[in-house]
Amino acid sequence: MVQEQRIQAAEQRRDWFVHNRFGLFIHWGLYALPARHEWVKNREMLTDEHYQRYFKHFDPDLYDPKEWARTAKRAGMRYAVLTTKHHEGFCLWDSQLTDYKAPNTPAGRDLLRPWVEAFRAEGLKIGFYHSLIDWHHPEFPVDGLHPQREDLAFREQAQGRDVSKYAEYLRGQVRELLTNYGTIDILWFDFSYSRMDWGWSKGKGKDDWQSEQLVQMVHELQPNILINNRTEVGGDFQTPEQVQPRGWIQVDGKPVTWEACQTLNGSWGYDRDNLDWKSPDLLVRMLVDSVAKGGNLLLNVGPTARGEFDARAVATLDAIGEWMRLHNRSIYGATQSDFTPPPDCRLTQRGNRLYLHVFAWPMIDIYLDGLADRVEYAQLLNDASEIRMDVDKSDANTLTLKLPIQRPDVLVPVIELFLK
Ligand code: FUL
Repeated sequence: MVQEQRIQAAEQRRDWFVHNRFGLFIHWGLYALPARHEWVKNREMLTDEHYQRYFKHFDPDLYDPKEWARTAKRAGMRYAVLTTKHHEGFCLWDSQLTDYKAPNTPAGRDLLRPWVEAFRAEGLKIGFYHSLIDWHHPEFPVDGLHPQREDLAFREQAQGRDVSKYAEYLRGQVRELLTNYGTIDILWFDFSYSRMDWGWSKGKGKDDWQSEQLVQMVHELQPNILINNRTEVGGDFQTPEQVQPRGWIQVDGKPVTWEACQTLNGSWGYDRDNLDWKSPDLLVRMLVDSVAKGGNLLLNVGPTARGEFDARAVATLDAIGEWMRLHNRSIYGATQSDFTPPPDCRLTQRGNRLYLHVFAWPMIDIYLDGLADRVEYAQLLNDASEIRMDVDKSDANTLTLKLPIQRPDVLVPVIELFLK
């Protein structure tokens, strides 16, 4: 498929999203206190009574969303998505529909408003993550994922729950979020049962939370907002989670807008004892890989219960930011190229510039078939030093890039090719 068609595949409404390519995901809630994954309540089947200790002790005294926003900007991120409410049901904002919210903890205030203001002030687009499931709400069914699923007494007592009342609560909360915080650019709904292959979850999901009605309301309140695909009634973009797709994601044979979301260490919420951190090098490759396949990357940080990004997260984001400072031309506004990259490389394209991301630095040259008569000039992007080229006329229009023996000291070297 030609470049023009690819670009048209994204509607105008999504232009900013497709252009910006790189965003920050933030998972912050009561699970930051146990500090062992945001699913802790479910995984360890914690009772409400046990979990209440986190509500009682949630006191993020170092919370400074302006600092978060500056860190995101330094990393080259152009939008951010925050968990307004995760599966645990705790709300970061001053919802009028529940007492289970930040203002009623030692935090004592709406934590969402300053976040929105801080990120907007840094020029980032604003996204709200909102969980469609809720392990705290009294009408949410005790299903196969519920933390109290094996507690018979609890299940008995929870019988007769009316999920339609929950759906109404869900809509009410989303209405608050889309009415009281100005223009919101993304609504990132979660969870989607249909992604999973569990017997018990068949048919669950969109009817439980009345997705059609919910999505319609969202569009009425914020006509330009983008909604992800997890309501199970379509959506503006696909959301592969902790995987890089094999190529441009297609739905019904057509390339669609997509965004991979990735963690820093396998956990979305703050996970103190986890040592399995991805390197900045790997994360830059994931970003490049996404853009080279026509997609975005939403990279997650789980702040601590005191309200900070921990030092490991900041160091990683800063390293990515240093790469982005020198190489963002190959990311913003770029997309998959029609030219085929050589092995161990990823190719992105923006207008008449090609960006060759060299994942494995070869001992000698790089050969690009079909490009010999198309490229007018080539340079390393990090220092704008010329890359000499050879054209082998006897070959299949092969362009040879004469690489320096020493690999440039950047996470992923990029060669910028100017097409004729
Ligand atoms: C999943 C959730 O269950 C995870 O906790 C996380 O929020 C991820 C982005 O989506 O479905």
